[in-house]
Amino acid sequence: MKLGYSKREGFLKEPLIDEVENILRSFHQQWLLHNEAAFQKGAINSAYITKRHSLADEQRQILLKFISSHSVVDLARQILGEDAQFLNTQLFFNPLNHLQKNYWHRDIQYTDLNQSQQQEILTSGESQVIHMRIAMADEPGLEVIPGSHNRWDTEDEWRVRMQLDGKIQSDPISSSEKISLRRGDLLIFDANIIHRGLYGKDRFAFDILFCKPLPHIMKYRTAETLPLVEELAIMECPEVF
Ligand SMILES: O=C(O)CCC(=O)C(=O)O
Repeated sequence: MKLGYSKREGFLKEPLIDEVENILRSFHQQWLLHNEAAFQKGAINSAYITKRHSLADEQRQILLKFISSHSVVDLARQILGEDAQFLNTQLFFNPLNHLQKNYWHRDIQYTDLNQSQQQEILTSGESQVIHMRIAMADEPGLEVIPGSHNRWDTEDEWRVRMQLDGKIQSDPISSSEKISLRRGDLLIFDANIIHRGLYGKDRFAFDILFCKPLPHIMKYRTAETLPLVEELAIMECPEVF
């Protein structure tokens, strides 16, 4: 991905999108019940959707089958290589407070890698983690700095991302691109591109994360989010697990 992102309009269609959305909405209802404090404090996402006991087995299997279907995995393999691995899932929704500001970041800044390790990965020219975001409803989408997945920050980007010299994480950054999404669209983006979510409308997006099988990333994968051994037989591409 030269620019660090790529969009496919109308990727997920009826009736599968309805089926997936219903499962995600029932997960979200439960999440809201159990995470009210986090939601009040400003949470904009949940994770581990496919964790055992978070969903009925049948619902969990539908999601896992979709995640490991050729239509999804072939795209992940084009970017990450044949040994691409499933990493996790996330749901992105609007903050409770409509005035809450978003924040520019690279996912890698939340890992335990130091700055020079982060710089080395960014300048390696290879994606290590991607998000495959599927919008369940029309949404403002994501704002990105095209090409920033393969280079370190400019001075201005760094000041915003690190909130230095009076800058804050929600300040505008020049040369950004806004990518709006309609229900069913897929946005693939490098987790390390400088990006921020755009809140609004009825934002409800399902992110499937894939990665290269590298120990410093795979350590974030949780066994409980994977299919049971006996469920692998019903998956099109069980190798991603
Ligand atoms: O949609 C968002 O709120 C931001 C997305 C994001 O930060 C991420 O996927 O890492």
